This record gives sequence, C-alpha cells and structure tokens, in this order.
Amino acid sequence: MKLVFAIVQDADAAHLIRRLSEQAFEVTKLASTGGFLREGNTTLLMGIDEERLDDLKRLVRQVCRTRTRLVSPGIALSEQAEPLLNQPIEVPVGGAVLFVLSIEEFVKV
Ligand code: 2BA
Repeated sequence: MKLVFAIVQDADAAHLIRRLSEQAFEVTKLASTGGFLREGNTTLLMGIDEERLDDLKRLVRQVCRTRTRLVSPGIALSEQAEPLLNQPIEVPVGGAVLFVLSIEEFVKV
C-alpha cells in the first residue's frame, strides 16, 4: 500500500476530489499553505493500492493545471537573505506536487 500526499492549488481541489471519488479513491483533504507564496493550497491524503498509483497520477495530471503567479519582492521575498530582485517575477505553480510513501500497515479499527 502507498500513501500519497498531493499538494494542489485550491482552484483545482474540488474538481480533483470529485474525479477521485468517482474513481473510488478515498481522500482526506487538508488546508495547507505554501511556504514560498504564503498562500493557501490544498493537501490531499490518499491511501491506495500500489497498482492504482499510475491511474491516480494520470487523473491528477488531467485535472491540475499549471498557473503562474506574479511575486512582488516586497512581499514574498522580503524575508529572504538577499532580496536582490526589484521587479515582480513570474512563478509557475503546479499542476501538483506528489509525495508517495510506502505504508507498513493500514488498519481501520
Ligand atoms: P509554495 O511554497 O507557495 O510555492 C509555489 C511555487 O513557487 C512553486 O510551485 C515553485 O514553482 C515556486 N517556488 C517555491 N519555492 C521557491 C524558491 N525558493 N525560489 C523560487 N521559486 C520557488 P510548485 O513547485 O508547483 O509547488 C506548489 C506548492 O507545493 C508549494 O507552494 C508548496 O506548498 C508545495 N511544495 C512544493 N515542493 C515541495 C517540497 N519539496 N516539499 C514540501 N512542499 C512542497
């Protein structure tokens, strides 16, 4: 069994959860915040059989879009050691970031 953490943009979360549920993936949704942009995002926790991992990745790829955000150095970069940039920079976000962990035991009691 695998545990997948998927960090997705809030704008994609509802659609993705709906599609996952349609495909009988069990999902827990957590509200999270990206450390770089300091904006809300969504972390999904999914315990799945290893054989379904490719299906899950395919679904996430279909739903989660890459977007760009303009980051003003005065906001997001202000606490970095060397805030050398004066102009807003364009930062790509997503589609999604996945962490896949092997699970030793899964029980429902
Ligand atoms: P944030 O940390 O808010 O990052 C948003 C986007 O900013 C990232 O998109 C990346 O393109 C860019 N970015 C992040 N750190 C940067 C830096 N030090 N310098 C320049 N650009 C930087 P994604 O890679 O798609 O990540 C989306 C969200 O996924 C992240 O939001 C964070 O919440 C999470 N994430 C990404 N990689 C992670 C990792 N290795 N460990 C934990 N969480 C991660």
